[in-house]
Amino acid sequence: PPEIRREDYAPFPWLIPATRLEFELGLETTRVTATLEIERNPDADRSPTIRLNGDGLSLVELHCDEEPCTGHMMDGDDLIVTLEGDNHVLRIVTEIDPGANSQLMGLYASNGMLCTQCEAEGFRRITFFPDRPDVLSVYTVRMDAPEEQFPVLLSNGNRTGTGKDKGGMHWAVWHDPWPKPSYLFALVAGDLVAREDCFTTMSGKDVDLAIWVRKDDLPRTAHAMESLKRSMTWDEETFGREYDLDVFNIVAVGDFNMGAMENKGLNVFNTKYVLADEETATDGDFDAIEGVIGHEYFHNWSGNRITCRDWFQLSLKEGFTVLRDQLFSQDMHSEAVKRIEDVRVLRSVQFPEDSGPLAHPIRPDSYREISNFYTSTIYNKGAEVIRMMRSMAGPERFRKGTDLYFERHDGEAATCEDFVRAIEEGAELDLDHFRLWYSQAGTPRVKVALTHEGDTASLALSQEVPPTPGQSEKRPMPIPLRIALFDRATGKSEGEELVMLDSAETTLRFDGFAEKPVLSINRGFTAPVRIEREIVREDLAFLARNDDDPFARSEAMQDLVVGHLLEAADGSPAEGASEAIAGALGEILKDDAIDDLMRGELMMLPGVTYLMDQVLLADPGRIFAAREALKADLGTRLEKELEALHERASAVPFSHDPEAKGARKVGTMALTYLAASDPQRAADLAAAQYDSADNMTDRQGALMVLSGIDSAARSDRLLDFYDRFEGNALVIDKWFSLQASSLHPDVIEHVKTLADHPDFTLRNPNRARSLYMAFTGTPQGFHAASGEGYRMIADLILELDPINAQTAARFVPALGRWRRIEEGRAALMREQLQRIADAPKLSRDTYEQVTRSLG
Ligand code: DPP
Ligand code: ZN
Repeated sequence: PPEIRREDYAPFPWLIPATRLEFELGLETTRVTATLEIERNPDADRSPTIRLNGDGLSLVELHCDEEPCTGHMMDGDDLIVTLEGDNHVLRIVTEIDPGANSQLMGLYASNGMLCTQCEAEGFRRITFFPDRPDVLSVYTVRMDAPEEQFPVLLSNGNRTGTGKDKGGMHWAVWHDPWPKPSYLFALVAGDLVAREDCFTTMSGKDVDLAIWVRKDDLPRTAHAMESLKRSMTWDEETFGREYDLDVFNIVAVGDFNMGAMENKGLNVFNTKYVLADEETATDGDFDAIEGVIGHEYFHNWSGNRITCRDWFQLSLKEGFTVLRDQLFSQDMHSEAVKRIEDVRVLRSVQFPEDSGPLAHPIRPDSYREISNFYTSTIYNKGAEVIRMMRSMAGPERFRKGTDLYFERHDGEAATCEDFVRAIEEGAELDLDHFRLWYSQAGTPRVKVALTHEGDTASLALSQEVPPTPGQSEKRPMPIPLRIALFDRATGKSEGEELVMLDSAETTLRFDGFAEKPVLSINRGFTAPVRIEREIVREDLAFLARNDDDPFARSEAMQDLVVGHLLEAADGSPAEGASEAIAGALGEILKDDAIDDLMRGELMMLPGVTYLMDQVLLADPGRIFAAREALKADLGTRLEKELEALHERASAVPFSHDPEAKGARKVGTMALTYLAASDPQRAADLAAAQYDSADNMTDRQGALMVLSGIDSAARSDRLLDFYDRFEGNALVIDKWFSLQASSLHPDVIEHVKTLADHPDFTLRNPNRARSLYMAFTGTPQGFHAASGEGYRMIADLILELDPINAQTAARFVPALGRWRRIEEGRAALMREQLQRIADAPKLSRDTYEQVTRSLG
């Protein structure tokens, strides 16, 4: 497959002011008639032809200006039509089989309904079209379908007509007045019911809201609807963005490759991010739904009104929209807790990506398959880069920048450079040098040393951006760091300031310190960098106790633990380290000044993936053992306190209040420690928590703990859980995933058995991920020294690739980490990658990921 390069961008030679699509819908055969009004693009080179992308389509009819067209040819999957004049009307008929579409791209069937997914290049599986984001067109869509089978017919924009025909057929016409690229097209046909509501926008316009689901799911849509209304209000208040159509529809679909999709006026969601009630969804699920509803809604401006010129600019809409959804969730809940969670995701997913074979800048220079670039780098690092601009400008000036961006580029297909320029002008920032964050990959390492002489503290900062594939030389980047200096005696600081490290090294002086202060740095995680600080354990313990920035406090606690675990995994734990950690954790358990949601964060040990990423060559077995040993040690030392915490938490009645949510979080967290120190006692407590649970958070938490402990209670409660929720796909996903991600030594055997379970299928991405993605996180399973875990994932990739290439390719990065893992396992991982690479007929998706991973 060819490599596509950013520098080769050229505007499309034709404009398509209007597109009319007519669908004769059927599960096995759908006939699509596309009528395109085309005219020459005055801003592009003149071309004797028009290239219409296709993917596996067969052409049934082609008319040009009402005449059958003869001047056309196929180039691979694309259709090329020769055209002489400047204005034409093309009419193209294709026939597709949605029932056979297991890739879930284009038009496909899910549970008897029909739906679409077009981003990034799925539209070309429906009809021939210039399937690129810079070709904007006004769409009118007519759907004809048997009414009994497909009573609901939806598309983008507003419904402008509907009617019945003979033979039980009916039809609907939808018109979207906003010009859009093909990737934002959507259609849904099915037997659905809606939760309806209404929203009045800031200028007084009424918008009809509807969330469409299967009948049985209707009671589980209230939270999604509330989340939607909150998103609409928040975007008006925070970014001045108002909704722009008379209706906003959301449809929940059980078979979906991604989380959700922002199609104009018709968002299509994975059921996972819509359906929730307290019996079937955890607190984490509720929060995720709110975040994803917000994210897709916010795309209406950052993505739809202003879209991307080409797919290299993907972070223009995704990075910005992730930042917007993060700020939204921060405002709805605890800012500090949300920040800690977001940074945890960044570090456990994006940092390893950025230090591995798939590292790429947030604005990549080339790709073979764009689906592979919906990465944590584009999304999460992209959000961090824009967050840095916001930190440097402050929220008010940043808002002036985004106002200018929305005003200047409304209706356009824009670039990251357009965004940076708008922020630069609107927020009055100099971002000249800052643009390096768009072009350089790799996580900068910042070395920090604080020295003290007389009454001056000197802070020496230096940076290094590591080489990444295709980028051996790096330039220093501007790095904004929020810092504070604490007085040892009072435990207080004089306040914080934002310092810039914008060269390879710099030294900053702070006067007025008779004694050496304690440094708190990168507070709030102002910059997505690795901080390497020379700091003694006592000072970390001091910050874990005293830092008034809750984020920095949790960082100190994490650093304390990480330092110890890496030494322990190395076989040389420092004297007194676990006492110090137990001391700090003990203080956290009893500190009345923090709420339970924050306490839960502070109690959480760094994950194995994150720990593995902290060393050059990781031994997952030893890291896992060290982590379990620390848990057991802390569980023993703090047994009384942890049991008391669990008891206190268990007594709090269910509600969605932060207090009750926090209690659920710390209750289960306490059990995870006891599970390591006294498994039988923990199993009893977990079984009791399971039996008395009146909500999924407590029930799942208890089962999570139980599934790692060999006991009668384990098999008992797993059976009960299955029986209780049989038939509810999302909850049965949890059942698979709890077992596949467990700490149980026999996890490999469990996964093999589960793969043969009648409810298991590779055709549903949620189900496939619930078993195998969960498994890739197990150090004792996926990373088993025998290599069996690696082989299982390679087998999975090979089996899934022909069914659903996009989902299959997502499993490759787990094997791609081999360079950062000890020799023995590294060889086994490589062997499996090679076995995949050697397989005949790999998809473009998997081929690209595997070859890049082999390096
Ligand atoms: N579903 C993806 C997202 O919203 C693609 N745009 O981020
Ligand atoms: Zn998005």
